[in-house]
Amino acid sequence: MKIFKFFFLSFTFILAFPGVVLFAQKKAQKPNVIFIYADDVGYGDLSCYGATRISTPNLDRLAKEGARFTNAHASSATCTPSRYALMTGEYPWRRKGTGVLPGDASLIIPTDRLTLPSLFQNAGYKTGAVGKWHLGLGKTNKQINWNKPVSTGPNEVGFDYAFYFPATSDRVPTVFMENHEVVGLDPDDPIEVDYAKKIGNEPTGAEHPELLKLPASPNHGHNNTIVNGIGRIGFMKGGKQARWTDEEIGLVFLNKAESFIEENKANPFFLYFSLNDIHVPRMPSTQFKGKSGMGLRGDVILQMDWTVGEILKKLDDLKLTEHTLIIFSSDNGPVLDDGYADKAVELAKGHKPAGSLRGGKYSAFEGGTRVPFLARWPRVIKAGTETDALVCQIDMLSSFAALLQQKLSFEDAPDSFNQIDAFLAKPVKGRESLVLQGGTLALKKGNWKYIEPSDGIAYMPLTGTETGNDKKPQLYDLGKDLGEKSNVAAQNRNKVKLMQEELDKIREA
Ligand code: NG6
Ligand code: CA
Repeated sequence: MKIFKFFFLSFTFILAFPGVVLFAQKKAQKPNVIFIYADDVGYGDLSCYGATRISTPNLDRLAKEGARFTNAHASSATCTPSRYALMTGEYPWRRKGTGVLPGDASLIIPTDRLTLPSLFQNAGYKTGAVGKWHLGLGKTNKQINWNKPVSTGPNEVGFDYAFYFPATSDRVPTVFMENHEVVGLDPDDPIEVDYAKKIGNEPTGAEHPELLKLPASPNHGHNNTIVNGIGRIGFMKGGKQARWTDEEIGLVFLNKAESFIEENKANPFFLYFSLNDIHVPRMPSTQFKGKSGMGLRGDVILQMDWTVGEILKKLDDLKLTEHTLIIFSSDNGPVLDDGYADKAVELAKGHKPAGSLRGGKYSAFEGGTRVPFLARWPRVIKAGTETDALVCQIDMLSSFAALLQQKLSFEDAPDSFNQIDAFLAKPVKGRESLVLQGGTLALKKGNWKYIEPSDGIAYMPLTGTETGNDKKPQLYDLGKDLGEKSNVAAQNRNKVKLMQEELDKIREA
């Protein structure tokens, strides 16, 4: 009787309000999309990925209500190239100048190219970028004048709205930008930036270590201009009122992300929410200082998790949860000491930031690029799904093109493939093969991982990174040896040959 009543009522409803049903269907096809891109978060840093010394309840909620990916990758083991791949669908190692950028670099994405956000624009979305940028600003080889509107940046590559900082929080200029302009700049105190030589007469970390609240690790640099008691990479003068307070960065970005969601609640939107956490310098807001018992690195993990929770709450409050695909991932693997003496190494006490993977940030081993990846879209992605499909952020462009029925030509996104079923956690295998970039290149295919020979150093003592570099070819059977401990290249010469050939073919394509 109850069931009959339900059908009867639904039928009456459809007859009476066909437009509403159509509208609902449209909404299902065009979900809001929020991509939360954390910085340097490792495969083992979240409790839903096995961390036990730290708890990330909000990210765990995302995993429970959506899908958890166990074989998802950033394209590279550092920030700029991973973001370049995400935005363009092109392997970054095909292009010169896509390595970690200084804070005064020019924009590396050509403004006439289709990008992830411009694809959303073409599909009728409002697009927003909030957070870390690190893809350069202004025209090629042109020095940036920070005191005037910057000619090209996020707005020229597909974002209707952008609130961001130029590079990383350890690089000058330490200011926020909104669209083309530095926020809160006093015209009587113009900004100058130099990466080669000291400018101005403000103290540097090298000259005045006693002024630092967060000392630099020995030999890492991070000892140029001091801003907010922290030595940075690069020199700056001026812009005193515009400089950020590190403790506020997370809150400021969250606030801007929430406003963007609120302002766009009535239309489909794409939000690229690119967190500063958990990159160095790790300097959480007071609310999180000392909370993790694992030092500042643990504290910023808690702050990041809380931030995600606030976004989930906002979606619930605005009744947008059902119509929003929310994805969380990281731009590269983890590192403990990345330049500041924040005791991350000493206080890890058994916490394994890359879980059981070898390597981390900067590495061609799995720890460099295999990262947490969570996706929730109620009623489309089955809650609690776990998938080991091979996916990479570089495929988001083609996959969203397919979801939104946007045409792509090969040149648009040459290395991006439609993996929408994999991203929606359907029972599929994902990619056949994938090239990954540490210092050197690696190819993954099924359970096999091949790392091509390289002359680079095998171990970076400053960051404690096993880079994956070796003069000899390396082959690992990840099915049996996820930790890449046993190189089986010598026993599988033919496999090595085939994989090197495939890698060369992709490289030359
Ligand atoms: C490195 C920095 C490191 C970090 C990284 C970029 C030194 C010695 N180390 O060059 O601290 O800023 O660049 O990180 O300068 S990323 O996540 O943006 O790729
Ligand atoms: Ca990073």
